[in-house]
Amino acid sequence: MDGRSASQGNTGRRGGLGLSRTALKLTGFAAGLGAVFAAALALGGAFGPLHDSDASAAGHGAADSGDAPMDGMDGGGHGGVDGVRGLAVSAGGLTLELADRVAAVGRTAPLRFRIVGDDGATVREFDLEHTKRMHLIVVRRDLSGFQHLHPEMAADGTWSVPLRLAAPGTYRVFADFSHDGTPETLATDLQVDGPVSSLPLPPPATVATVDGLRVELAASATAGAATDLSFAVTRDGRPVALADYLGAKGHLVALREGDLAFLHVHPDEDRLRFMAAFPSAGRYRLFLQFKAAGRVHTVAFTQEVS
Ligand SMILES: [Cu+2]
Repeated sequence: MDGRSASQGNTGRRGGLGLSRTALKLTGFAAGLGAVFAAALALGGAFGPLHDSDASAAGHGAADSGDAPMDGMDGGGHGGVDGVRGLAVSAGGLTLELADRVAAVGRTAPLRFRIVGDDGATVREFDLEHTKRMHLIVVRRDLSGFQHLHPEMAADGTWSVPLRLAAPGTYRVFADFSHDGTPETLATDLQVDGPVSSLPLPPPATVATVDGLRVELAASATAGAATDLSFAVTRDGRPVALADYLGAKGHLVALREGDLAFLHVHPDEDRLRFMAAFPSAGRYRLFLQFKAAGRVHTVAFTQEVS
């Protein structure tokens, strides 16, 4: 709780989201023109120019101008207005470098990586975010095999975590962290060789069960608008008491089908409730994690956004 408050003190505004986003778009755009160009060049044709400019301008512009109060929407990272991150291996002058881009199937082995600055130096200072300095999300490109890990950093800045990938395929590795007060989500691919049988995305649903728990999702997701995602956990029809997990009642990762864009999501401190802004219509996979009865449970939903 304290860690979360400290790390998110200037990012926790939930009210006035629409206004904030509009304002952010304008100030970010005006303040961050240089950054926009740089980011647009760096990111190339990955997104439409306007979309991209908005997103980059918000993160860089707000940070450059020290305009923290305007930066309430999404934690001030490079998600910016749209809250989209995780599409690039480099952002904000930082690059995610995997020690090895290929992993063996079905065997636990350390995944090692570094965050490297523009000057080539390994970053060793990270902010506490959701009680950890590094959050690592690993998921196969078909959105199966989700893992949320917390690597350890060695003195030289190398992060390491034991990782086991059960099936061959291309995996997306997201390093989610905050550096110098700016949240970043950098991502790269990790290959597991072998015959791949891709899984279709499960159909949209509002109920999922895990470990004998029933989780019900209440959401009305519209692209471009702030969306309230609330979850109720019950066992045999009775509410289940939740313990704090990573400084909140739960942790949610939302990934867009197709490009696996990583949405920044704000947790509620007191309830299993999150604020998200889906940048476009389509399907998203929501990975919810919460702690009950002494252990962390992970459950996933497919969310259709109109
Ligand atoms: Cu984490």
